[in-house]
Amino acid sequence: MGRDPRIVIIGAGVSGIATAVTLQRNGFHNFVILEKGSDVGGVWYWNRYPGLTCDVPSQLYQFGFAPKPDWSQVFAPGPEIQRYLADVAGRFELGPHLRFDSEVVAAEFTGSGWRVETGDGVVHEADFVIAATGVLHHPAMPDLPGLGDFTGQVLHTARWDDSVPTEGRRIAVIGTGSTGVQVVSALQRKAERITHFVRSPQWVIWAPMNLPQPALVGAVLEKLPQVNKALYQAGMAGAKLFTDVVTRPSWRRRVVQEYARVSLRAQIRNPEMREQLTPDYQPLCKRQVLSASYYRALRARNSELVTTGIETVTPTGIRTRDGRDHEVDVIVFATGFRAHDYMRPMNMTGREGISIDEAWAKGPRAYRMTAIPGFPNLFTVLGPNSPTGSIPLHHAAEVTARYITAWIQRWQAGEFDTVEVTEEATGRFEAEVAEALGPTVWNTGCNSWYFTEGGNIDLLPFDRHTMETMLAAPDERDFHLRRNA
Ligand code: N01
Repeated sequence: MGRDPRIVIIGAGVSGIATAVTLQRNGFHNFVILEKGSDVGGVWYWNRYPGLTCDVPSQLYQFGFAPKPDWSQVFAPGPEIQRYLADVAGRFELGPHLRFDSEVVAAEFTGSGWRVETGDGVVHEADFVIAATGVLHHPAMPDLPGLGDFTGQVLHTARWDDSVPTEGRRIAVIGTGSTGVQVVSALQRKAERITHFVRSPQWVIWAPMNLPQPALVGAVLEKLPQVNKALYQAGMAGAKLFTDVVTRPSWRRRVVQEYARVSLRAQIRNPEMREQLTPDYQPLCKRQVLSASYYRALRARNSELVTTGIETVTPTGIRTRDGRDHEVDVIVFATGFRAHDYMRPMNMTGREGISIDEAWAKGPRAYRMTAIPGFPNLFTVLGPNSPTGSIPLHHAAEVTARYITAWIQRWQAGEFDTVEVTEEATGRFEAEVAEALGPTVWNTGCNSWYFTEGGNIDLLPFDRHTMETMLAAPDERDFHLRRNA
């Protein structure tokens, strides 16, 4: 038994929970999880809009160490995922480690460790900081002219307010990503009128998002864990096919893309509407949207699709560039997230006072998604270049957490006091990523939230095996290991 590291985990979403459980299972218990929200779940805590459903099959959208056989649907609804995450936190006894309503406002490398401060003024001294702060965290709210004068109600999907009525009202939804498509489908049924403002149409692949998982399936998987495991592995094999489709051009990619085109043609017969809904980029280039109900909702008598640009918000609605006024009671922003603001606006400073904003002036970068030059004893989980568009995320978080744990074990054994990735190794990793991004479908000419402001694609263009290999064990040639003076 060596030294007992003090560890701060920032965030209690999927990646924070994966990290905490992994540390605990390896005998590390001296950690706190600082969470801005009032419960666990990360985006699944904050996101509560009507119709919220996961578009990854539930049997894959779970931790390898905490299988849940009895999902209610093949694609689980949002609240069930949040309950699952809370249940895992309970089962693994994370309660004593969790600090809710604790937003980290500053984190400073002291030369030998970290000093982390939360908004309520509490300071935590730590040997390691693990930032599990998430990708879909900060809602993006466009600064539309006139919005401040709107007399109706304004909602962002990532901060839904249940006290705002939507039934029987005239609703505008702005944005057509996975969220916009789900929220339009859900609100249309009971709205007096729903107007969907679509700046860039998306390819929407037909998939049975509300398909129930029969209770019998859950019971069988519960009784026969080996079958459950086989199902998980079959799902992982399916996910591998998906990674291949998005990362390499092939007939397989073309088949999926054709299916997206057929999904549109088969459901939208009106040529004018089909034209309006046809994107000018390849299917799969943006994060793919799945839905069985969106086109039907758009065809409904109380729906209108508006593809003319927004000129201004007026006190009573939205005026489009053709001079038309659309009178509405509620404006719903389904405009996504500032996905590359990892850890910010926290005031984070590394070695020699370098701030994270300076280090990332050209966009977020990290060696193998987890280590940042200038920031010793700090690791990210689902940080820059994480495989949000291709590999099951819980698995990616677990693999990264095990890698970080391996470094902490070496610290425990007294091999070093601080570990910091080299600039050279980080640059090498970036070059490998840039080259592999070339043939990916994300690079075929669309504007998506995958792009950073610097124009890089913030995704991992490798398959699961490559990701597992690169995070299998620390390679100390890529790091500076130092001892405190
Ligand atoms: O956000 P988005 P999202 N005027 O960034 C539009 C995950 N997710 O919340 O394309 C008008 O995809 C913008 O238009 P354009 C999933 O990974 C998962 O929908 O920039 N429109 C776009 O249409 C997903 O990819 C589930 O022209 C404006 C939309 O807003 C990610 O979350 C469910 C605008 C933003 O789309 C983000 O999805 C939901 C403006 N000023 C979400 N500004 C699951 O099922 C922006 N837009 C797991």
